[in-house]
Amino acid sequence: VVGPTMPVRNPVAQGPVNPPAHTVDGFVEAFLRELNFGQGVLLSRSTVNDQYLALARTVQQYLVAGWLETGARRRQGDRKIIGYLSAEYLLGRQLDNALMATTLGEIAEEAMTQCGLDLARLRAQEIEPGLGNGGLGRLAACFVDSLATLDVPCIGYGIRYEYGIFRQTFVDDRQAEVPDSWLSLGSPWEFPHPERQVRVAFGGRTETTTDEQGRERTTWIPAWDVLGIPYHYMVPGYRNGSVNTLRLWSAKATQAFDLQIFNSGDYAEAVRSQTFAENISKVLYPEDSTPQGKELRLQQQYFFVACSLHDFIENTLPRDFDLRRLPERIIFQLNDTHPVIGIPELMRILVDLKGFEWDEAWDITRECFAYTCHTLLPEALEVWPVELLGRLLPRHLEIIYRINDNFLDEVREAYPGDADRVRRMSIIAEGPQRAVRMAYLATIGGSRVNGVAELQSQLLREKVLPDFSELWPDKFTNITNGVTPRRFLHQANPLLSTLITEAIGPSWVTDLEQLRGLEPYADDAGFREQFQAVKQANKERLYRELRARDGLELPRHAMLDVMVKRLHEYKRQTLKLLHIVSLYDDLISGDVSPADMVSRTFVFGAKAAPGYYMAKEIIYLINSVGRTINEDKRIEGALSVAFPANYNVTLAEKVVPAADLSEQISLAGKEASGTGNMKFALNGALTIGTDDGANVEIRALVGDDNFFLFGLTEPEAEQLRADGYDPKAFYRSDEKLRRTLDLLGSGIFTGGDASASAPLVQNLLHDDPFMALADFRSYLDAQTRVDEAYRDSDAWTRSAILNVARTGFFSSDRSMRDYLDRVWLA
Ligand code: CJB
Repeated sequence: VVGPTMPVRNPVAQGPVNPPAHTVDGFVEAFLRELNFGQGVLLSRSTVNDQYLALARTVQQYLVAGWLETGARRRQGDRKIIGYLSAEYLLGRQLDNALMATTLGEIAEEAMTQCGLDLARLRAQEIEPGLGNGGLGRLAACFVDSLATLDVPCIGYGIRYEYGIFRQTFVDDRQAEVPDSWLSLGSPWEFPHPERQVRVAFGGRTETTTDEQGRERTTWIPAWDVLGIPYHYMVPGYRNGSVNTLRLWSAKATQAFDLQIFNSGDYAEAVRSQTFAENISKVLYPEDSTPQGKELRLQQQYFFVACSLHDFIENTLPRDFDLRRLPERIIFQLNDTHPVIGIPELMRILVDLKGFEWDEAWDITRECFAYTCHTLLPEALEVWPVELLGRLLPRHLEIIYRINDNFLDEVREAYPGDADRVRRMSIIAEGPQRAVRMAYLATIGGSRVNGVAELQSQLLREKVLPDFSELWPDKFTNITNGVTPRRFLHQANPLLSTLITEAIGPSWVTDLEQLRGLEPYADDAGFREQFQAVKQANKERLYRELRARDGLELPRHAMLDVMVKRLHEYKRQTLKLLHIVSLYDDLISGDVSPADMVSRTFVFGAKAAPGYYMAKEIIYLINSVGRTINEDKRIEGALSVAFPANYNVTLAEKVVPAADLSEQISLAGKEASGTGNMKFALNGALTIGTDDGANVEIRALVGDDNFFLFGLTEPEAEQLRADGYDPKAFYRSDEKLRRTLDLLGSGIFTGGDASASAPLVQNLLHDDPFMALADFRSYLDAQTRVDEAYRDSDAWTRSAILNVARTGFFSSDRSMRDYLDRVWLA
C-alpha cells in the first residue's frame, strides 16, 4: 500500500501537476495508488477488472498533463479548430493505443510483472468501445488520431451510445445479436462533465412576431427537451505530447421522474418520460449504408449536433466572441449526412438567438461547414419525410424551406426556364411523401463537398450530384481516405514494424511515405526470409487467438485468404463463397486432387444489419459451407473456412497482419473507398480486387504485377445493366458456374435441405443485383493467377514487400493534410 501522504500543491498553481515518473518504480507506485485509492482494493484482493481499471487510470495520468497543456495552448491561440461531427467513432481498445502514444509499453510490462501481474491478461480485459458500424466510424477514429499526431486543433463530436454495435453470435449457423454492454465493467477512459450539460429541445411550434422596427422574429416554442451530458475522451498524438479531445454526448432526462405519479404507485408511468428521453443515446443504429428512417435516429442526429454547436459557441469560444468571425475559428466537417441538421441549427442560432440578418447568417454558416459523402448507393443518401422533420424540428423545417427558396432562385437565375432542373435540385423531393434530401442540404450549405477516393469522387460529380457539380464545379474535391499507421501497422504488427524500423529507421510511423525506402529490400533474399518469418508468426498468433476465442483449429501452413468487412450484397461475399464452393467441387468431383491444390484457409468476418434479410442468409450459407468443408475428410485439409463471430477492431488487429490475400471484390462503382484494402496492403497482403473505390489507387501505386485485378469496370457494369442483365445467361453458358451454383443449391451444405440455400441461389439466378455471376469467370481466372503466384513463394514475398513499400500514401496523416489544404484552410 502506498503511504497516505500526497504532495501538497500550491493552490494558485496554473499548470497541471506533474505526471508520475517515467520509470518502472514510478509506474508501480501510481498503479498501486490507483488500485488502492481509486478502486478501493488491495492488490492481493483485486480482480482482473480492478487491475485493468487501475492500469488504465495509471496510463492516463501520464497523458493528462499533455491534455491539459494542449487545451491551455489551444485556448490561448486563435487557430482554427476542426469540429469533426460524426455519429460514429469505432475506436477500438484504448489501452494499447495509450501505451504506444506515451512510450510506456515496456515500463508497464515490467511494472505489472513486479506486481505479479500479466499485462497481456489485463489488456484482454478491455471491451472495445464499438461506437460505430464499420468503415465510416473507423475512418473517424483514424482521422482524430492523425489530427492529434499532426498537432492540429480538433474536437471530435459524437454520441456516447450506452450500447454500441451489437455483439454477433451464431446460433445454428445464423447470426443472433446480443446487446453490447461495453460500459458494464466500468469505463476508465472517460471524463463525465454533468455540470456542462446542454439542453436540447424538440417538437412544438413556432411563432412569428414583428418588432418595433418592423422586423420579423421567429421563436420556437418546443414541446419537450432533454439534457446532453458531455463525456470527454483523450485523443493522444503519437509521442508529441499533444492530446486532443473527443466529446461524446449522453442524453439525460430533464426530470428524473414524476414524484407525484411515483407516490401514487404507478412506477412505470413515473419514469416513462425519463426512459423516453434517455433512449436517445441508448444504442447505435446497427445499419451500415442503409439509413433507417426512424424518428429516434433523427433525434440522435439533432441531439448531438445541437449539443456540439452550443458547446462550441458558448463554452469553447472566448466570451463575447464576435460571431461574424466564426469561420475563422471553426470548420465543422460533416461525416456523411448524419450531422447535416447542423446547418439549419447554426442558422437558427445566428438568426433567432443572436439577432443576425438572414443573409449575413447564411454567409457565415456556409463557411462553417464542409461535407464528406461516403457512398454511391442511392439508398444510402438520407432523406427525412417533411412530416417527421416538421413535427420534431418545426423551426428547422422552416429554415430549410427558406434556404431552399433562396437556392432555387439562384438556380432559376443561372438556368432561366429550366423548370426540370429546379425540380431536380430542390432540397425537397416531391412525391407521395415529400422529403428533405440531406445530401443536397449539405452540398448547398457547405463550403466544400468531397468524396473519399478518386473514382467515387468522380462518380459523385457525374452521377450523384451532377447538377450541383455543374453549378459549382470548384466546390467539389476528392480526398482519398487513409488509415492510421500507428494502430494498424506499428501497434497491430510489432514484428513487421520492428523489421521496417531496422531497415529504414523509425520515422515512417509519422511519415509513411518513407516506406518507399523498403523497395530495394524486396530484392534482398535475407530480408525476404525475415519478412516471411514475420508473416508466419502473425498467422500463428492469429490461429492461437482463434483457438482461444472461437475454438477454431486451423492448419499452420496454408494461404490465408481473408474477407473481413460488413456483410453487404454489393461487397459480394457471395462471390467469395462461390469461389470456395467451386474449389470444393474441383476436389470432390476428382478434377483436382488435394495434393495438387494450393491449400487455402478462408477467413471471414462480417456483421449483417439485423433487419437485412439477404445479408443474414449469406452469413448462414458461409457458415454452412464452412462447416461441411471443414468436416470433409476426403479433401485432406486442402481447404478450411473460419468465420469467427463478432469481427471488430480488436480482432482486425490480429487478422490484418496475418493475411496473404486481401479480398476487395465489390461490384465496380459501389464501394466508395474501402479502408480495409489499405490496411491489408500496408501489412503485406496482396489484393485480389475489382476496379473499385480505393482499389484503383492501390493498384496504380503497387503496380499491376503486384495486384490481382478482375471484373467489370464501372462503365461496363452500367452498360450491362442498361442492356438488360440476365444472370441466367451466365449460368447457362458457363459450365463451372452451373456446377458451382447447383452444388450450393443442392442441400449438401444444409443438412440435405435444398430449400435452405434457395433464398440466395434463387436471388442470384433471377436478380443478382450486384452481378456476381457476371464477374464469376473473371474472378476464378484471377484466383488461378493467385495460385500460380503463391506457388513461387519468393516472388510472392517480393510483391508483398512492394505492397508495403508503395502504400505509404494511404496514411490518414496524408488524408488530414489534404483536408487542411483543400477544405479546412482552403
Ligand atoms: N460507409 O461505413 C460506411 N457507412 C455508410 O453509411 C456509408 C459509407 C463506408 O465509409 C468508408 C469510409 O469512407 C468507405 O471506405 C466505405 O467504402 C464506405 O462503404
